[in-house]
Amino acid sequence: MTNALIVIDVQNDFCPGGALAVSGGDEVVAPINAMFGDFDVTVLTQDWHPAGHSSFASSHPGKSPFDMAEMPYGPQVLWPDHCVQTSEGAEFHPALQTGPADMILRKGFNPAVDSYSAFFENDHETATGLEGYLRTRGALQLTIVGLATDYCVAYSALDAAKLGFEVTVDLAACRAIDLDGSLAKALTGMKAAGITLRG
Ligand code: VGL
Ligand code: ZN
Repeated sequence: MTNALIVIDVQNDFCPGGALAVSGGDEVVAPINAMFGDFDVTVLTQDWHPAGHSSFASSHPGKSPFDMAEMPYGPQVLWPDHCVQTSEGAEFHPALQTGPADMILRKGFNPAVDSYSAFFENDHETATGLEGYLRTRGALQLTIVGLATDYCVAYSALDAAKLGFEVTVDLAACRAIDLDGSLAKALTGMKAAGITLRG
C-alpha cells in the first residue's frame, strides 16, 4: 500500500505574526518534520493568491475581514490579504523541511475563485491536478496535516474522501482558525465522511 503525506499551507501568513495568523500555527512544524520519513509520497501545498484576489475583503468595498460575500459559486468568507504570490507571507515557515517533498502544489491563483481544498477550487468543479498526481503515484492512503484544520485541511480531507482515498487527519499536526464554530462543524463533517481523526 502506497501512502502519502499531504502538508497543507504551512506558510508564514498562517503562523503567529502573519496576516491571517492561526493560533499556535507554528507548532505544527516540528511534528510535520518528524513525519516525512514515514511516507512513500510527500506533497506540500501553498496558498498562492494574486494581489487583489476576490477572497480578500480589501477587494470588496465596504466589507471587512471575516465578513461574508456571495460569489457566483456560493458564500465565501472574506479574508485579510494573505499569501500574496512571491511575498514573504506566502513562503513556507522557515523551519518547515521542504527538501523531503516530492511535489509542491500551489492553489488559489485563480483571481475569481478561492481554493481551500488541495483537490478542487471552491466552485467544487475546477480540479488542481492533485488527484491525478496521487493516483499515478499509486497512493491510496492519505494523511493530511497543516493549516488550518477547519478550512484548507478539512476541505482537502472531505474532497479526498469523496474521491475514494482512505483519509486520516492527524490533529496533533493541525491548528484551526475557528470562526463562528467552524472547527466543531469541520470535525463533525469529517467524522461523518468516514475520515479517521488522530491525535
Ligand atoms: C486558508 C483561509 C484562506 C487555509 C487559506 O489555509 O486554511 N484559510 N486561505
Ligand atoms: Zn487563502
